[in-house]
Amino acid sequence: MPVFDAFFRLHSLTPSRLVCSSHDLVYYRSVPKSLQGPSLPSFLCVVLCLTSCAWGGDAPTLNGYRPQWWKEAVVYQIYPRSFKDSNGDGIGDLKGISSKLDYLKDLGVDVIWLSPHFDSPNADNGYDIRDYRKVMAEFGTMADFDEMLKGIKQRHMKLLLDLVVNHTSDEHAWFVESRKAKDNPYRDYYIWRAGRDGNPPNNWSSFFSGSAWKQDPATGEYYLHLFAEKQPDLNWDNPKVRNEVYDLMKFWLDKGVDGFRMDVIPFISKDPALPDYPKEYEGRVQYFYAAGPKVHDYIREMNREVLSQYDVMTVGEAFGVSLEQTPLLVDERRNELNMIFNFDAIRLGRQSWRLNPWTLPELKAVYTKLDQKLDAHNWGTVFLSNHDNPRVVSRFGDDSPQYRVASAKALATMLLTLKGTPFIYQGDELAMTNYPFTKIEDFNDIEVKNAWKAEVLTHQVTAEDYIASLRKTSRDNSRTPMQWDDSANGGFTTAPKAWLAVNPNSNEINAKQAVADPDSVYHYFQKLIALRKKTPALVYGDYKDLDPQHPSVFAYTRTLGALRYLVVLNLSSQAVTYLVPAGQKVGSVILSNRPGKESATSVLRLRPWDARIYRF
Ligand code: TEU
Ligand code: CA
Repeated sequence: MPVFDAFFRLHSLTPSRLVCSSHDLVYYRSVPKSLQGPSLPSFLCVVLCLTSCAWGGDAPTLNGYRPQWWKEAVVYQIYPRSFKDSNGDGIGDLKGISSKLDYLKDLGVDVIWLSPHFDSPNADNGYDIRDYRKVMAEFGTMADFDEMLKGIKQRHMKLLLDLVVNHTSDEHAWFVESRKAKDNPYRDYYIWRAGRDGNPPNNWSSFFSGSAWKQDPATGEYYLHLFAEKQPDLNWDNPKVRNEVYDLMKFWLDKGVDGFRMDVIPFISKDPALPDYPKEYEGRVQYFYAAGPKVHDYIREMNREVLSQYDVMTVGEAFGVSLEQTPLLVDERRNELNMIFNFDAIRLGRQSWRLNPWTLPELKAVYTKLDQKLDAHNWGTVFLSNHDNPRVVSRFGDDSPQYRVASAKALATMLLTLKGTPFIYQGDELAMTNYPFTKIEDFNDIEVKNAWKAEVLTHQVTAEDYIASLRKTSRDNSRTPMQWDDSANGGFTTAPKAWLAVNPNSNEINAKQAVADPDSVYHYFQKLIALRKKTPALVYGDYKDLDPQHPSVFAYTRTLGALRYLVVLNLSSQAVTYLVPAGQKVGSVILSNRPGKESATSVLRLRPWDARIYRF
């Protein structure tokens, strides 16, 4: 079917190339510089389309997908507290980010997702917002924000903000009022209930240990907090709350930001009866919290009132949403969100703070299932790390000196060639590793501290067991400061001490080394990102897992008509002789993570963590 991507793309105003696909043929042509950008009149787009392809009357698609800038983007997450300190107070800040924009541009990423930068007392490092229209003083001023945004735009990158609206800080003006009296005009901004025979109103538990209810002395009633006590849940059933949220979203969108990552967005709707969660949700309450009755009504309303009026990218943090339910949030015909983060891959083997054994076939099955659930009206994400999870190389790779680089590159290959918009977490482009925590005092995270009190101090688990597990799973693993160079504190800060200790391996693992070394993980990311950008099959192409049961090799194809790619990853620290399944062509290597020529036969001798992309 002939398609008219040129029309579509030039309207969405971001891509710098013209695509026309017809039957099995896909080709790229350069659009002259003068024709790019917002000034291009629509009629010219039409003329360009008509000269490129024959009109078929259908909406422009590529392999059935509507091309969109956010489907083609590579996103990089910044955790501002840990990215770069500009003023020597030991805390990362916005000026620090501005000073590193060239580094990100050189890496090749298109979009920055900034973890919360709003005014906050930092009970949960900014995920507890006190004022949505103010910049956290430690991070700088609104002028610093505007300057940073300008720098991002000048480099043709985009900015996503973190929208945290399931809850606020208890120091937010709304909650300060709300807790004063039952008849306070802000009472209904939050969820208040009387206790049940001197106990909390129901059995709901907080993700940060204990009950999700806290009794407040002023009125004796309890308020709901699915996270910390200092993070009271907003009452989305109150239309005033929803309008406040829509207003603050517009405030930032009108400044020119390009969308939102939405924190625990499926939790916003609660059953007003607030029933106990059934026994079967024990240990997996997120699935209960994400199943509120009005979540889709509210997201659709948000889309109608705000999102539909801007050219934005939205990605919902959908903790508790199963793969089966994903289309309900992201099917484009439903007008809710563009994408969500599904947690099945990243939480594989996780049981609270413990990591149990998991297998590669289980991991591969997540991506196959995701692909089966998402048709061409849906779009997914790929991520293997973020600020709530350990370092990717320590979690899914091998962070020993022997295989750290190779395994980080193999995982990068997977991240950038699977189907869905890829998200890179800061420092993963350097293959930064988990931190060697030894004692509870090494941690900052409220989740860690609360569980210590609830489980270790009550003698349910031993300190050794807990700390050994946290070395593998703690959120603080990914929150240690970025390692910029081999100077003190990894060049993150000039202060004697950073807010959270820098990993002692910063002498060897740092950006200065990586940028100087052509074989570094950083430069490999650069090549992968560049390859993805010029290869529509890696974005819109079909995905097929060739060997779902193989215990250590992940082999899959990405195909778009005549453009066919085979990705082979040895995700283990053992060499493997891999026999490509009968009938599958191999072709020639276009990118690999190890030097050395490999002949294109169907018997592949894979060293530990070898990763290869073939064109066949
Ligand atoms: O996280 C939501 C979430 O439910 C989990 O990922 C959680 O942080 C934890 O790992 C459960 O064990 C989001 C944010 O990403 C996280 O940083 C915040 O702490 C949380 O919401 C509250 O805002
Ligand atoms: Ca600072």
